Amino acid sequence: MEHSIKTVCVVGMGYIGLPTAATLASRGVDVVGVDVNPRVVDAINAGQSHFAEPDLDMLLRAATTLGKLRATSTPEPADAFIIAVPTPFLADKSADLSYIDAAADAIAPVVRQGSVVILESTSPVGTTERLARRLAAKRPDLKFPLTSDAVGVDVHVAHCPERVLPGRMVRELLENDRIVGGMTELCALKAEAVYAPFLRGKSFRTDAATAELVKLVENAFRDVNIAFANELSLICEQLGLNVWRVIELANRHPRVNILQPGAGVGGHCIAVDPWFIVAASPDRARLIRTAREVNDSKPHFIAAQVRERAERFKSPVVACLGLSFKPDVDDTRESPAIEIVLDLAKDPTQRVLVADPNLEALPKQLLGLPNLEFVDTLEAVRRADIVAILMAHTAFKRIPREELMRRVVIDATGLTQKPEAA
Ligand code: SAJ
Repeated sequence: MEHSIKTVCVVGMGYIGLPTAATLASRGVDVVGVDVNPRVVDAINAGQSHFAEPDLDMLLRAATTLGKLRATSTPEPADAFIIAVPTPFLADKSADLSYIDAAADAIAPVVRQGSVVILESTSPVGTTERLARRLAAKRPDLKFPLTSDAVGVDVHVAHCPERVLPGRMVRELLENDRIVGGMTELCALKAEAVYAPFLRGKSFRTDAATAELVKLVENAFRDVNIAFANELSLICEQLGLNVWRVIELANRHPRVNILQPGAGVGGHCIAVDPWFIVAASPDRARLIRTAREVNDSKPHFIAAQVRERAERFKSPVVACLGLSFKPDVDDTRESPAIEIVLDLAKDPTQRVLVADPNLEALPKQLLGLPNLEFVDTLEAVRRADIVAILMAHTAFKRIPREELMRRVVIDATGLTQKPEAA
């Protein structure tokens, strides 16, 4: 394998770009991290991450102290460019590619003969080709790979989707296998070399469109499996059965592996990416669409459960525990827990106490609601008539059992209902 990559410019210093930049830098590559947000640039140059991720601060401090990672607001010439910008969805659930377009426009002036351009952002099928075409339009002096049989290209373009799990990113970046999808076979080979300094997992070369769909399929698979679990939770509720026990026992079968039901599916990936498949093939992606709908409806089911139990009280106080999109993180993007709180708080007479030990204050989605109060976990429980456990944060396991037993508990997470917790 080739080790010709000495300098890398990473565009987008977010959840993926920053750990990737720091990891490359820790292996001796000269890395320039680019971000449009000056506060992010300043934080990185001071050796600080702007979000919480285990081990990232240490890696980042080492990289900046060694002078191998530097952040700035505009791309600089490099052997390789990694684009790791967001791809949210628009109101019609199609992908918003404007951040990728902006990144392409930003790097176009500084790509040079021999550069490798890698799109890491999760993208609908065809986006890498679109990127190559956009670059080609800006740089008529260079030859870009616009078809799979292109030869003699000056700039190699590939899609290498990230697949690391928030909370375990630093380790998974090294250990996970990677899919490297080139616009041409040579592009895949060149892109593979960019990851060689740190990758301990295997890498698999393919074409860019296949890599794009593989990434979407991975998250859609998880979404469908969680939707199955969430659907089971509704069925079990109707039948008066403990869904966690049902799943635990079903999973004792050697070929069954059902995931866990919860408050719904949040975050910026699994709740978003399956829609890109639905948008590409609306008539055929029926199961994938339904899974999204099942998971999206779960927060409202939980809110309705709370409301139903609240009817028995004169002026009930509801405590909502956990606001982030998954356990033990401080990220509240697309969080189903926030949706539940908003659903409950839209009734101005309903008092809602919210608590999340991973957050220091109310997230911005919940600001300005007069009937909402951000309090400490135990205080929330003690002041509440109804306790809704929305995220399985480890800290919630320490809530004294007797405090919960005195209240109506709606546990979306199984924290108090899993057989081992009984
Ligand atoms: N969830 C459940 N039940 C489960 C597992 C998860 O309800 O059994 C919920 C979580 O609470 C959360 C949501 O699903 O709200 C998503 O959480 P997650 O931990 O499953 O996934 P993410 O979004 O943090 O990361 C996913 C990962 N994809 C897969 O596991 C296939 C990660 O590897 C990807 O890199 C990431 O998406 C991404 O960036 O695409």
